[in-house]
Amino acid sequence: MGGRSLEHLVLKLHEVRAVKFGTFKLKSGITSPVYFDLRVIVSYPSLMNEVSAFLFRRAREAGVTYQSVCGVPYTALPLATIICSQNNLPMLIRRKEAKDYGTGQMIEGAVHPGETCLIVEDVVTSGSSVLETARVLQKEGLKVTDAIVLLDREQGGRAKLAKEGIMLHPVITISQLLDVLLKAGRIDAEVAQSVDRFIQENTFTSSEANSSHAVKKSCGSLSYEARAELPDTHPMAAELLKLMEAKKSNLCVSADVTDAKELLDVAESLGPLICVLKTHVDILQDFSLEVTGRLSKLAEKHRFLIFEDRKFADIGNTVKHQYEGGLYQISSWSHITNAHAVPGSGVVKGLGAVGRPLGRGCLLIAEMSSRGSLAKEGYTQAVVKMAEENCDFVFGFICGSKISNKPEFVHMTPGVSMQSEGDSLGQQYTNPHDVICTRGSDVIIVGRGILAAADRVQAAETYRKAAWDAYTKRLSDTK
Ligand code: 5BU
Repeated sequence: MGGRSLEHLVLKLHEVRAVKFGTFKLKSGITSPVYFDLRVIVSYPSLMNEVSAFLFRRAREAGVTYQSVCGVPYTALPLATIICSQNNLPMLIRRKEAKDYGTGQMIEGAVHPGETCLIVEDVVTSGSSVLETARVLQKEGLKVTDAIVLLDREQGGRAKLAKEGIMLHPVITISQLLDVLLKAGRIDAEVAQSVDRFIQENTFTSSEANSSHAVKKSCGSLSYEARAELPDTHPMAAELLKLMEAKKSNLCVSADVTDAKELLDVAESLGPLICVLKTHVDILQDFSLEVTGRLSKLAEKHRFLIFEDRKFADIGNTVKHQYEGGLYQISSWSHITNAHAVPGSGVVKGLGAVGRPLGRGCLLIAEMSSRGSLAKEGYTQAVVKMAEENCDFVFGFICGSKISNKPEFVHMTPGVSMQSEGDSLGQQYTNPHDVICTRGSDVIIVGRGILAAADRVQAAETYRKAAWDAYTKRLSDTK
């Protein structure tokens, strides 16, 4: 194909419908006037070769030095293969899932720590997928300084990667693409303008670009109060978001105590400072329904919600009984409960059959704070999908960072401490600012950070203020 022009490449991409114009509903719920699906190019061998040649040339023009090449799975994998095969370069393959949970090997190929690996990607939006692959390579001791990409959507990815020390080299930017298609009469000025506007309105801001978990401007800028008012917000989420705003608290205390009196003392003294009181009633040595009755009264008095952190994880029929009956009768007093998605959506359906008529809500566990957690990547994405499909009962997530751009969902994050980095049993801590401002979650869940303090009320106030300040900073940063 020799020296085919960029124009030729753009027109060809349009012809094979790797770029489409119209009205497209994105996974995030946002409607976009443009859609890229570079996966289709695998069916066009000459186009694959052309794209690969452009990518390789781009790295050469930029003077990048590297010893190996790694494509971001999946679309860029065959592109990296062609580049490596035609230019006699060693390739590395990043696995999307660890091979088996024992060895956790994430890279295939000969890894030589200290060497530099060039990343190849098809499309960059926020830069998150490039960064994710870079992190995996870096973990193995490789250096990542540059990434080549076929198309930069110019939505902040370049700045975000630059902040992380990775230079992005695009073959085409979205502006160039629109220009070429406009000149060739493939789109009209109106379409070009609407795409331009969409890109501008959906750009990741620079403070978000700082974060490895970019928060979409369109969602990060909405207040808790505004989210409570959205037509699709679940009544439980609405109640929570409203009381958070009213009490200026996005703090959930995890009341992990073993004595009922102590539990009620915590609820009475910290009640005014919190939005949610999280319990593990099965660790109480003296549980009775009288205790939960008194807890419910305190919840009303101080206006907080009770969240029994039961982590249901069985088939629908079993969890239904576990939620409703037994010693604890959780559904009768706990506003919120949570579930693992491992069993499939039956777990939510079973819980919902009991909880929905009572006006309860459920959080799905999408990620865990503990070291080596298997709830990540593809699993987490599947949990988001399950939540979307069961949003008549599921109103949010337990997660480490914002994982859904739907403002109706509430994100709650455990593993928060201002004093410690973790415990000896795998717990890992982050601070309130990081959780709320950088990672875009909504509520911090704090246990020992508060319970182990000499003055619990003072400690709770410190956490409340830190998390609330982080939220107001997030709002002002995304304005
Ligand atoms: P800590 O004392 O702040 O470490 O307590 C954290 C609480 O949150 C504790 O009750 C855990 O059971 C709970 N938790 C967690 O730490 N990490 C998770 O991923 C989930 C729950 Br899910």
